[in-house]
Amino acid sequence: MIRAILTACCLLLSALTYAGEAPKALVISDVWMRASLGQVPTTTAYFKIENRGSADDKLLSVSTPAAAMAHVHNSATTNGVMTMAAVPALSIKPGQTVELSPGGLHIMVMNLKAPLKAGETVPLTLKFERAGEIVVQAEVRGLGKP
Ligand SMILES: [Cu+2]
Repeated sequence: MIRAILTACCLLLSALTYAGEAPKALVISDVWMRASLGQVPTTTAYFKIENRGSADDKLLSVSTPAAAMAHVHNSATTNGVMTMAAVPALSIKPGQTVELSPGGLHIMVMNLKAPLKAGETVPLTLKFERAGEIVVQAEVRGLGKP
């Protein structure tokens, strides 16, 4: 009798654990934005996306209440000239961590509604093909900070 109850409890626990882990295929970390410079209405946002799931996913779009537009960009330096290109869908494979960082992939945040100051927190909504919408909080960092 006791054994039957224990077994039932274990089954229930494992079912609960499974339900809790299922939506967390993507882990977003190190979310930050650059403080804006004076009245310049443009800045950048960065984060890491880790795919702990078993299927490919894609970052389709980014939005924030702090600005009218946000796009995924990639920077490249060719012959000393830095260029940027829009990335329509950023793919994250199972087991892969995609890192957005200064000089490479970044979120271009355009038409800021107000200047961003260091120490503020700004929500970003990331929309993925499989995981759906994930809201994260970006810490605004000063210009000199990495
Ligand atoms: Cu850009």
